[in-house]
Amino acid sequence: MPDHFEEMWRAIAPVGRSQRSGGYFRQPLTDAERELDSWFVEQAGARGLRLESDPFGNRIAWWDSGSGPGVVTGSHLDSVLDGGAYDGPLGVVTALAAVEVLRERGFRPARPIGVSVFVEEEGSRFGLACLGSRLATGTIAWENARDLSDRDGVRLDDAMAAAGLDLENPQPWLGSGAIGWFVELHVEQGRDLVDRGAAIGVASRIWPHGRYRVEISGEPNHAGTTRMEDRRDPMLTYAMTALAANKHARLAGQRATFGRVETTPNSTNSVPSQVTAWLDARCESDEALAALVGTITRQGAERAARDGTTLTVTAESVSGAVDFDPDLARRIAVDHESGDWPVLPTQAGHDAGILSARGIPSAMLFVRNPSGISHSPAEHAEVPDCLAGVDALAETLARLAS
Ligand code: HGY
Ligand code: MN
Ligand code: MN
Repeated sequence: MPDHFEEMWRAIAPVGRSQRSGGYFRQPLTDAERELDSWFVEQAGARGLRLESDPFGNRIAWWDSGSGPGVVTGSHLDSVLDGGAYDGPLGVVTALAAVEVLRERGFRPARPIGVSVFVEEEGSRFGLACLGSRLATGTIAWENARDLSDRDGVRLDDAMAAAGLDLENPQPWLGSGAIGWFVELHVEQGRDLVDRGAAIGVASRIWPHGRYRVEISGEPNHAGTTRMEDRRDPMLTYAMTALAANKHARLAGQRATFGRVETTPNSTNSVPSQVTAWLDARCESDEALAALVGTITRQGAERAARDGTTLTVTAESVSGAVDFDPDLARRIAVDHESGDWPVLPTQAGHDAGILSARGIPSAMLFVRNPSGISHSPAEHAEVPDCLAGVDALAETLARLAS
């Protein structure tokens, strides 16, 4: 007997969870994430769904019914480092539960319904956001992704081979036309639904966003015997660049974050030789993103010239603005007993954005997050809202697959 929402949620809760923080470490192709992948295969089997997998580890479990391009719904099972329980898995568990609800109601889809999982959505191990869905749609070619490496220098192709994935001649499998619609349900990463008093929302757009590696080189020296005026300290250049990023993002109403910094040799009593930091920038438009990153780069370079250091900025992962099909969003959002679901933008990237950009009609449903916090052990959604999400997704699938 297939598990329902709360049974599934309890089953995966311990997987990859840190005893120290309560956060999740479900990096792609690690034991924890592979355990979730096996759990998904087992849940698909318990529902008699036909499992389709691509060479990269992406999966779609099909409820074969009717004909024509199918309706696919799902999300991801990987997490950021020390992440929350809901970002990703909520969309997968809800999709499996929604299939169960439709079957219990005797619904017969006029077209196939697929439950999907895309790998490495967070880019937390190999650095490129939505890596699995980019490979699945051909947004990035395997040849340009295979030598991406993690912080230990492990290459993507070696990690995939070690996980038993067959990468003989991998081809993208989700070109436009392969599926009719893609719907991703996701915990809201913000407080818009809380402020509106709504449990369910629909996405209007995804802000453009990018990740940039900032490399600053200086002159290693003694922390005590080197006079302040004689230093070429990359940590100083980094600090001023981080301040500039924060200031300009705030002034422009955009987002800029330095959440990851590495320093060499990382020695307490040495002026460092190198600081490498990663900027995450998100703006309302592609132009605003280019302008903000340009300003931060320019001010960082000016500071480097004053400090006698050198600074370079390299884009590692950039996603353009995604405007979801407004007619599809509206078709999903209206005529519900609780009234129309609000349609709202998000500053978080998602696989739905990658599929939409490749011409696959896509939509997102959001489930209320009481604190709005995400990418944190504190991320949360209440069970009644999660169950409302199951009903909302079932309703949406019924509308699209009728
Ligand atoms: O970082 C993001 O925007 C998403 O959570 N992957
Ligand atoms: Mn995320
Ligand atoms: Mn996510």
